[in-house]
Amino acid sequence: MIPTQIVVGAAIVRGGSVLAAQRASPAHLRGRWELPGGKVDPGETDEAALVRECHEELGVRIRPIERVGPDVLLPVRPNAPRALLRVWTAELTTGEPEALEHLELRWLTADTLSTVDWLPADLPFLDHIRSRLSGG
Ligand code: 523
Repeated sequence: MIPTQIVVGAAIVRGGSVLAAQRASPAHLRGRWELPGGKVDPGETDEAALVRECHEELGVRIRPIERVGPDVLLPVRPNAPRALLRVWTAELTTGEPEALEHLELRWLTADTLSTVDWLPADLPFLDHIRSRLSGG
C-alpha cells in the first residue's frame, strides 16, 4: 500500500495574532501564504516534525498546543502519494521568528486573517484559528 504523506502546519499564536508566512518556492506557490510547516519524515511524530520545521524555517522553538480542524487533502501531482495537511495551535518558547525560507512573515489578528492570499489547503483552518484569536 502507498503510504499517505502527512504535512503539518503550525498556527503560532501570540497576544491575539497568528503568524502567517509567504512562500518563496516552488514557483507555482510563490507569493501565497501558509501556516509554516512541512512534511513529516518517516518514523517522526507529527509534533516532532512541527517543532523541527518551525526551527528550520523560522529559527524558533515552538510548543504545539492542540490540533485544530480536520485532515485536509492536499493537491498532489497525478500518481503521487496522497497527502494530508494537519494543523496545531502552538506557542513560541524561544526566539523571534525570521523569514529564513519565506519571502515575508506577518502577524495577523482575527480581523486581518483573511487579508492575505492563503494556500487553498490552509483555508479550512482559518475559522478555527479566528475563534481562538477572538478568545473563543
Ligand atoms: N502545504 C500547504 N499548506 C501548509 C504547508 C506547511 C504545506 O498547502 N501550511 C503544502 C505545500 C506543499 C506541501 O504541502 O505542496 C509540502 O509542504 P512543504 O513544501 O512546505 O514541505 P517540505 O518543506 O517538507 O518539503 P520539501 O521541500 O520536500 O522538504
